[in-house]
Amino acid sequence: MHNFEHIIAERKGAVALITFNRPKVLNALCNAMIAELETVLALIEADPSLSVVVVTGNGKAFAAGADIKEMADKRFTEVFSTDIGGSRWQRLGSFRKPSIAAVAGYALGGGCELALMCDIILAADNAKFGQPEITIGTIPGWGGTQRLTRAIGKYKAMDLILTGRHLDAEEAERSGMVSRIVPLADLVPEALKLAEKIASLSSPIAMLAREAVDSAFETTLSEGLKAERRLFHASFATQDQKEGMVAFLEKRPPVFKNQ
Ligand code: DAK
Repeated sequence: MHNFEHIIAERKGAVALITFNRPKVLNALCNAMIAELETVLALIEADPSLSVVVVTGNGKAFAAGADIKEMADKRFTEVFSTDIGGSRWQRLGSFRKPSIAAVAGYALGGGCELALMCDIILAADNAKFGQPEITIGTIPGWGGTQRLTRAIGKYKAMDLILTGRHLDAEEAERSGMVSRIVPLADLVPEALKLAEKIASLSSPIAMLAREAVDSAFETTLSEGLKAERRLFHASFATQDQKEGMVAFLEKRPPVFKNQ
């Protein structure tokens, strides 16, 4: 799709597959990698032929966190004034098309936070999640205290964030932070299958749907219900809504045109 140094970006039909590719350091998220991720996400968002993104890691990890080597000697003023490149790191969190994290091995610290920015998390049976920042003298800074708490609740989040312990795939699924667990060998094929299923439906409608679900995390119930209603109304402005409903009535499969 495009040549990068720290990630691999591939086009699989209407699905973009992004693979973090620093396996020697468990895909530690360095600034250059995050810049590449920001670039590729902008390209995917702007490309009407791509509907869904799958994010995964090469080797033993999804990502073992931000690159500690890059952070270790930073001082307060530098971290505060640059926010370690803040907005760039939030790009996946504001990505508008459906996203799937396919997690094998470690998803720790920033790796866990990155997975939590996705719409769906598929975990391989060897996946390990955690926010171990407290064990290196800091706290989660990329959404871990907020998105994780909303995903699994205060008491489980405190248990993880205050101890730094890892959660295996089973416990993560029980806690509600994983959509489903699949055998390691099937992880990427299953993620692509799921992505293709989503991509076979209407892309603008999927974008409306994910935005409505996200409202549940960002506002009160009454505001969220209002937002949902508006997005539901908006779906009637698309040709795909007409096609979907007419096809149902004509007892034939719909042909969505992403219009
Ligand atoms: N950074 C740099 N290198 C890492 C790394 C990391 N996060 N994780 C692993 N590595 C490197 C190791 O140093 C080692 O390199 P060599 O010694 O071979 O050169 C290699 O990867 C293999 O790791 P291990 O030898 O440690 O492998 P093990 O199987 O024994 O252990 C482990 C695996 C995942 C349990 C262990 O590597 C580990 O505990 N890693 C660190 C996990 C961690 O603490 N992660 C949280 C980092 S803090 C923000 C944006 C982002 C963030 C915050 C704010 N803003 C925009 C505001 C995020 C912060 C974080 O993620």
